[in-house]
Amino acid sequence: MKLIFATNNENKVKEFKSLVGNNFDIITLQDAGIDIDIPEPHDTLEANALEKSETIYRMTGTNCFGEDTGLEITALNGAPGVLSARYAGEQKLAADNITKVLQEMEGVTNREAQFRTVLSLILDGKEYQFEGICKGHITTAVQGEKGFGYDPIFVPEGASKSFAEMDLAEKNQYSHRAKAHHLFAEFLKSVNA
Ligand code: ITT
Repeated sequence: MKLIFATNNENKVKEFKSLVGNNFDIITLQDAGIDIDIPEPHDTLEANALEKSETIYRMTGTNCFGEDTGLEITALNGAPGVLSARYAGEQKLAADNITKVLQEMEGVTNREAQFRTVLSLILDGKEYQFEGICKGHITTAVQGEKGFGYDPIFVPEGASKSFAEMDLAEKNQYSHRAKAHHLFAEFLKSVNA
C-alpha cells in the first residue's frame, strides 16, 4: 500500500521506515517532489497533525498521514508542547530548544515529562487519529549524541539512559512514535488496506 508521509523531518521518516519494514510503500514529500513547509498554526497536536495530512491529501489525492509531536513537561505546565519545534525561536534549532528547556528546569525537582505523538491518517478521504505517549523525565544535562530533537535530555520510564544514548531499535521499544505507529499499523491491517 502506498502512503505519503506528510513531513519534512527526515528523522521521523527514518524512524517510521524502521518500524514498518517492507509492509508499506512510504513516500516522502521529497520523493513526491513536494516542496512545502506545512504550517502548524493550531494550538493542539491533533489539529496540527490534521493540517499536515489534509494539506497533502488536498494537493495529491493520495492516501497520506502526518504527525505532530510534543514534549510535555509537567513542571512547565505542559510546555513546550505544541510549540516544541519552535520553542526557542523560528529557526527551529534542536540545540537552542534544549538549552531553553534546561535553563527553565534549572533547580526544578519535578522532572516528569512525556512525549506525545498524534498521527493523522487520511484514507480514501476519511481521517483517523492514533496517539502514542512515552512517559519519562528530563535530565539535568545533555546525554548522548544519537537521535534528534529533544532526545539528549529525555530518559523514558524503565530506562537508565536517554533516547540519544540508544540506537533506533532500543528507542522503538519505548517511544511515543512507535506506539502511535503500532495502533496505526493494526488499524490498517483491520481494514485490509
Ligand atoms: P514536520 O512538521 O515536518 O513533521 P517537525 O520537526 O516540525 O516536522 P514536529 O512539529 O512534530 O515536527 O516536532 C516537534 C518538535 O519535537 C521538533 O523540535 C522535533 O525535533 C521534536 N521531536 C519530535 N519527535 C521527537 C522525538 O522522537 N525525539 C525527540 N524530539 C522529537
